[in-house]
Amino acid sequence: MKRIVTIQDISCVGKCSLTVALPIISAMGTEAAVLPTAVLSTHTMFTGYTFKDLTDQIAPIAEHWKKEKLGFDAIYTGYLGSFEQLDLVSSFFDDFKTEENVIFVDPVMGDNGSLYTGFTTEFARKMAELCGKADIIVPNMTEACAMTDSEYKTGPYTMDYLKDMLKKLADLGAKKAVITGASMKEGMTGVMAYDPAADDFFTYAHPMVAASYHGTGDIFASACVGALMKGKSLEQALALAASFTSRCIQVTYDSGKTQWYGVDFEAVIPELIELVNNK
Ligand code: PXL
Repeated sequence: MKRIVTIQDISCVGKCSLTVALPIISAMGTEAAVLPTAVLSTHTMFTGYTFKDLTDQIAPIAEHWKKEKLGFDAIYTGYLGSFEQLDLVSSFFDDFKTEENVIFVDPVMGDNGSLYTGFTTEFARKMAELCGKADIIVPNMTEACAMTDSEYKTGPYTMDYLKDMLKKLADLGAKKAVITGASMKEGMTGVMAYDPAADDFFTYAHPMVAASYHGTGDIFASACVGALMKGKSLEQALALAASFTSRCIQVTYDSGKTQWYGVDFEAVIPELIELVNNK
């Protein structure tokens, strides 16, 4: 069985970061090891949340894993909260990268044109350096703009604009660059990817649901890395993750609940298992 280590916070309530990565990766049939970077009572879109930083645990945990000769088929990073964490994660990559494994960076920093509480453009520049060490990066348009010093625009985007942005992202050094929430046409959204070595683009579009929920980027990233571990190509994994995420949004929207903080991805896990096991 393959093993992913995912490095991000645990928000106790909020359906994001580790509380979605663990169930999704496990349901897809891959072991999910975790390196929690902080414990929050909720994610940061709530007010009054508690925050216990775990930065001082990263190096000793990594040291123990090295002594135990533990390895990972994928290293998947999400929300990271400080410059020091970015440095420690960069060293973690140096220590645990192999010829075969995949470094998958979701540079979680913002959405809808704004950075989340606590993030700055300076932080985005440093996150861009971490992206340079990755095999695959999956920013949304807000994060892509922040890391490439580009002005944020709302979609739909022209194909030329998306290709240009993907080339800028690939210039950061990642082997493959992806943009999520890449709307190419009114009422549609999707993902677009670029492989600079082959100079090849890939797009997957699907209808946009008229609702926005928190944590959907983490659901997308977890499903994508989970699918890669089950032998899917990047294109297949992106399409699977995008359709799973959009089903999660649709199911939550259809339930009529005004639960803004996260989607009911749990209800769609049986479909995810079917999707990933379809040859
Ligand atoms: O879903 C991304 C995310 C992860 N972790 C924390 C967050 C957010 C987004 O706001 O606040 C703590």
